[in-house]
Amino acid sequence: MRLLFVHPGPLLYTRVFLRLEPLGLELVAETARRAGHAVRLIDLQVEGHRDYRRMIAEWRPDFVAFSCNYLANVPEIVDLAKETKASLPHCFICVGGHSASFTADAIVEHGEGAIDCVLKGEGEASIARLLEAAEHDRGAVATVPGAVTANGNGPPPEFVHSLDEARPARDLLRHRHKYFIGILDPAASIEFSRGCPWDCSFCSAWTFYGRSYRLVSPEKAAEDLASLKESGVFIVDDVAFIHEKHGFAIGEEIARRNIRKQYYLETRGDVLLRNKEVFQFWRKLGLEYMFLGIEAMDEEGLRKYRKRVSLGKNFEALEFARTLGIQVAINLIADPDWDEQRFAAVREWCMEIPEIVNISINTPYPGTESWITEQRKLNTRDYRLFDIQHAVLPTKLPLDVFYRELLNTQRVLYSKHLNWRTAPGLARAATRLLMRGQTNFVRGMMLYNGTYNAAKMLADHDRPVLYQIPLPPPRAVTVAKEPSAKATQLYIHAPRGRLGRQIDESTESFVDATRMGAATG
Ligand code: B12
Ligand code: SF4
Repeated sequence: MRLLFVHPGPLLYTRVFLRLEPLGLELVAETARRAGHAVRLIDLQVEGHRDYRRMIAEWRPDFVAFSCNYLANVPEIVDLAKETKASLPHCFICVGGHSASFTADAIVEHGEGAIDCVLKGEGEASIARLLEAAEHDRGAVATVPGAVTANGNGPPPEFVHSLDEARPARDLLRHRHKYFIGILDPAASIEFSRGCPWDCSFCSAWTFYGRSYRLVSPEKAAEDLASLKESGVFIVDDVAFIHEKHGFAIGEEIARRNIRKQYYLETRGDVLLRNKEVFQFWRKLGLEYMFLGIEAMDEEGLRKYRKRVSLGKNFEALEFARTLGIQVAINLIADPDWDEQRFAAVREWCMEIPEIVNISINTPYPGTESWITEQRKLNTRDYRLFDIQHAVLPTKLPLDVFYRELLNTQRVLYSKHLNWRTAPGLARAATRLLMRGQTNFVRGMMLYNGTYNAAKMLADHDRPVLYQIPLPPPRAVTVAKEPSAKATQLYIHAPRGRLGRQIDESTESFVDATRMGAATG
């Protein structure tokens, strides 16, 4: 069959700060290609709907598969699916990915017949069976693991046997120079591990993978890295180098092969402090940027988000990261109940530290515990606003004042980052990039004011809403349950307990000591 894999368009964040290659979609596309199909891929983060329509009209695929990691992309995907079905009625249309897995029934329903199937869970595990059914026996689609259709659902999704099996179909991306993160321009993405053993209440990374944690072998990781042309590399792992030995083993392979890249990774403060040597080693290998999930600047906030990293530990982690001489970015979660004083306090605190501070808004998502425990009523059910940049819970301040305060705080922090210490270095880096024809980083800076604009964000709330996110289960059902029972309702991949986590005993104990322990598995 002729298959077209599609990544939807950009969200606010992707317009300014970063745009990364759709690694998950590339992995699924490669698995489909190995099953003997002709495969193309289009990324609407860098191409337009016009390009998509041209491809549909010229190539006339038999099967179109959309990647839906982000809830905010649901309406765009549903509309494209309807349009495609109208022009190619026999084309099989499938949606997969992180957010699609948590809202599968609703997506099939929104499609009104245009979406034949949502394939939940890891796409590599079931895509070949789905293609087989779509080509030869559409009645069998509802028997594929993870399949959700209007005519019934398949068995639970399965895990891929080994993360070493498939490599991403990087060659299918048509504009590889368009991917960047900050001044790592261009940047490719790579995966060293999958899943997360912690269980933070606002996050769905662990519920998707059943609190499992699997590793790519050091040889495969280094082989994949060596194949990359880009000098910048974003490591997509939720928490990098949880397992110190694995981090060292990959690093040693990289050193042995003499691979030189600049890296960006995300990790937790307590992991950084526990595995200091591995991060020092990676600094020598080219680690330049690190994102630390701090989430709150007071103990109450940390408890709320179920991060059992103490504030003291977080500050210690920041201190240590500074000694490494790398650029650190941290994230704070703004609650919709913040008032002017709270924003002012945050601005003051952030101005005192050299790190880049990013602020997102507390947003309950399907698949997270917050989704079923949050007691405040949603202000909106418009998928497009569930991007952690818009307020979907009622704000204490009038909404326009809340956005003004938030954007003012973000702007102060953004200009601090541009002006303080870094400005001459940034200007030099920008010039170097432009001379090499890489314009992503500079263009992002220029788009900042137009993108992060209070009037525009407010107007986003007034758009007509065609598709509404399903409501959380009634509170009466969830409050009665034990926390562990609550967690099991959330899983996409069933947990395999301790066996599902490729970490040694001491790391397992460390994880247990730093999580709240509500989840089973
Ligand atoms: C790396 C990452 C990013 C990167 C890169 C994203 C990209 N271009 O793909 C960056 C830093 C850009 C990013 C940004 C954001 N992210 Co992010 N991100 C992740 C993270 C940590 C890993 C994703 C990843 O690459 N995994 C590795 C690949 C191999 O897996 P995958 O993409 O999930 O693909 C697998 C399956 O999903 C499935 N699949 C995927 N596509 C398809 C398609 C088909 C047809 C099929 C069958 C299967 C399938 O099969 C794949 C292989 O197994 C996830 C958490 C997580 N663990 O999932 C959060 C996560 C997806 N991000 C999240 C959020 C909120 C954001 C932001 C909105 C945050 C912000 N500050 O604004 C932005 C918006 C980004 C945007 N598109 O504009 C949330 C999503 C919440 C939601 N429900 O919408 C997540 C779940 C994290 C969380 N805390 O809960 N993100
Ligand atoms: S540590 Fe917490 S926030 Fe980070 S990926 Fe794991 S569960 Fe999510």
